[in-house]
Amino acid sequence: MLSKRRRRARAGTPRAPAASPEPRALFPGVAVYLAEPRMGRSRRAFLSRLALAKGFRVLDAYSWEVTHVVMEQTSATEAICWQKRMAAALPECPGPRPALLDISWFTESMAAGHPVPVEVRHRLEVAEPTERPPSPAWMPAYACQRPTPLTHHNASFSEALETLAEAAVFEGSEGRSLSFRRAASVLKALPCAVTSLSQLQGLPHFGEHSSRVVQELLEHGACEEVERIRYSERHRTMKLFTQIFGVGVKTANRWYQEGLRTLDELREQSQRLTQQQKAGIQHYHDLSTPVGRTEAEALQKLVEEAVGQALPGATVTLTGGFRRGKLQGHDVDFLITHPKEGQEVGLLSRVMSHLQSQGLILYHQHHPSHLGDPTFQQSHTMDAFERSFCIFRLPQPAEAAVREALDSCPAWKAVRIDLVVAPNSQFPFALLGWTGSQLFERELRRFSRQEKGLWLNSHGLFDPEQKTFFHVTSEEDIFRHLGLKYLPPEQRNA
Ligand code: DCP
Ligand code: MG
Repeated sequence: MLSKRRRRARAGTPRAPAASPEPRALFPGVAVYLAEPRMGRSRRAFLSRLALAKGFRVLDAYSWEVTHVVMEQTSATEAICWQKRMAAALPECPGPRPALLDISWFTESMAAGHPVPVEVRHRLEVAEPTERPPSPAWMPAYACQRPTPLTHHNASFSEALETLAEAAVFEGSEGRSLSFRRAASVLKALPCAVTSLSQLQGLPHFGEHSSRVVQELLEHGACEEVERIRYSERHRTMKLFTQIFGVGVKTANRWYQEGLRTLDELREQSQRLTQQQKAGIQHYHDLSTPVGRTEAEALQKLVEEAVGQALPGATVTLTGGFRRGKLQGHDVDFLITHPKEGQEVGLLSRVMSHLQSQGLILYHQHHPSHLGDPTFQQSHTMDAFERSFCIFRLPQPAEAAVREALDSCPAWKAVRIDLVVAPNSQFPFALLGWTGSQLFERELRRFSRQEKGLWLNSHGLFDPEQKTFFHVTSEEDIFRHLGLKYLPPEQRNA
């Protein structure tokens, strides 16, 4: 055993320079490192002085001598990522790694005048166990092979890449758009924020262009190409037009080429608009205002009531972004079925009549079922379910109605709703297909075909060699047949 004095002396000959001067290290088993990123330089300097004055040893640089890393306002995943980055610059760790601790351990220790024992509540690395290694090297290539939560650590990068993806679609380059979307989606799945370009190494779908965008954002806080696109007349007009219900990229582009730029100019040409587009322009303001979760829930009640009237026992499931946990959406998607196959036939028209009789429908477009038509799927990208694309007249809560009387606040809001009817045997596929995200669905289908040789869509999973369909009763069954770990809807935000 080393004597206290010798141990103190050894601890006092650091491989990394200690914060100077080091007046008296009273707790030789403890070497504190204050991690700066969230703490800020001046606060770090202040805390260092405080700890030194109390006899703690504080190291200025990170090394394996550090026993206690103290962080402020940092999540467990961020902390682990940070440690991995720091460790990469050091030789192999000779012993146990330093503990990653929340600032609470530090403040309690300062108050006590000695290092308090480390408890679970102080530890960052056990607060949020990660299921998979946080290193990008483990990132699988398909979005359906990895969890993608709704909120993530790289929003500024993914939003920039998604602007480029959107611009590529506006220019008719689907392939380019998909590349940017895939790169953005990879960033959404990372367990921590990208802080240096080297972290992109080994990540799938990161080409030269996407890497350059990230690099510019890291270096300058903005990407010139993205800013130029965002503020261009072309992009803003294409966004405005494609946001209109019933207007796709082709139509928006034609209008743009003809010199049209505003909704008023479109209104002046109303003879050229479809009924759907007229309704879209009429309710543009409401429809471009995001739908909130409370509104989605209110709508679900109205739809459930109408469905219950039309066919007792039929069910209504909220799908789309809201099922993935989003708090807002551009519309609300519902999937309707009945446990007894065949009962759902003719249901949607009864539901629509009921809703219309209550004055809840401002516009709707019915698409009949093509389930019996084998050629439909080959010639259409959309699935063959019966559906109704509606604009709902959603009554606002009572207090809003009172406000209307007082200051002309509207008593209702126009909201886009998709109602889709699926036979029970296809329900799990329809649910999976309508939950999204759109990129997740694309990736899932690509994975099925390329990696498993199976064809997946919203109707079924088909083995072209055996010429058989898989029987399933749940989404979990589908993931299992594909050899994929089940991902709940909240982790499909690719
Ligand atoms: N969908 C798809 N491919 C499309 C359109 C839709 O796979 N081309 C699926 C996945 C979507 C779901 O249907 O998640 C619902 O479509 P939405 O356009 O309503 O998308 P979201 O609900 O995900 O987004 P938002 O919140 O904007 O409504
Ligand atoms: Mg939706």
